[in-house]
Amino acid sequence: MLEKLLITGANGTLGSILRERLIPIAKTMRLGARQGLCNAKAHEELVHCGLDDKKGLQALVDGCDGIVHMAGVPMETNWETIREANIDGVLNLYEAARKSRSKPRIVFASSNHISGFYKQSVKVSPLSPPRPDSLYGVSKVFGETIARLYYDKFGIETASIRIGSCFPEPSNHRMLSSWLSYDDLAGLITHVFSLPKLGCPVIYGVSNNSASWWDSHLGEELGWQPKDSADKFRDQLDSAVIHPAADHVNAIFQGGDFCAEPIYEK
Ligand code: 15L
Repeated sequence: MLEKLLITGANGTLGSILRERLIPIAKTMRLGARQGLCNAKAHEELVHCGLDDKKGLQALVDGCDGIVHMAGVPMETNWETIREANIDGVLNLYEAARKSRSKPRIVFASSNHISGFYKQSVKVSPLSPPRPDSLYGVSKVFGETIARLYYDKFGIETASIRIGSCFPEPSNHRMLSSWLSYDDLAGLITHVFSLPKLGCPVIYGVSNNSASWWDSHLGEELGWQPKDSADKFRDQLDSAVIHPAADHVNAIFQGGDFCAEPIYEK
């Protein structure tokens, strides 16, 4: 069991889910967010801190033996906004981890949009070259390589999880391939922190969907098996949601709508 687990971005949608579901894996949970945290429970410490506040980040990370880094921009937007959170912010977090005495193990919330420009007819593995569908996807390539650098140079272990579509249930046909249930996300993170040795793997975070585009053997090698599957939602979706046209990005590319996003200027 971890002594102290830090969840950054703890007031976001997935951060809030993990705040509840990761309770069993740590004696104390430190929850970080720029603002908006409230209602601390007995096992929780709430800390308001932005990813640009290096001193604050150091204090946030110190004393933690595990970090789930969920903070950051979760979608396509202008580069300045992405850079501040997903480039500079990630580097600031890894610097704080390097300087801390507890050398925490990190889960980095990466994204399937690293490889969104692969066609849906192709099976992609974490070893396939990146084909990001957005500046957001590019920023996640940076995050994964920072994780790799800090492992090779300083021994800080990270599991980069390329999160698929993590929602209560799939709401369109793309998600029959990309869906990750909340339980499977929490199960994967729990598994990562239970391993005696982790290294620096990259894993597609996807449930056991028969239509998945992503090779999950690296997750399996670590002993993780997703329990849920989008398959049981297929009939319901077929009757409630119209299939995208064959020439629509949602029917061609794995990243779906992200592939059609423009470059946003500030
Ligand atoms: C992501 O990376 C986004 O943060 C999330 O909002 C979804 O769009 C998800 O990918 C997805 O691909 O469905």
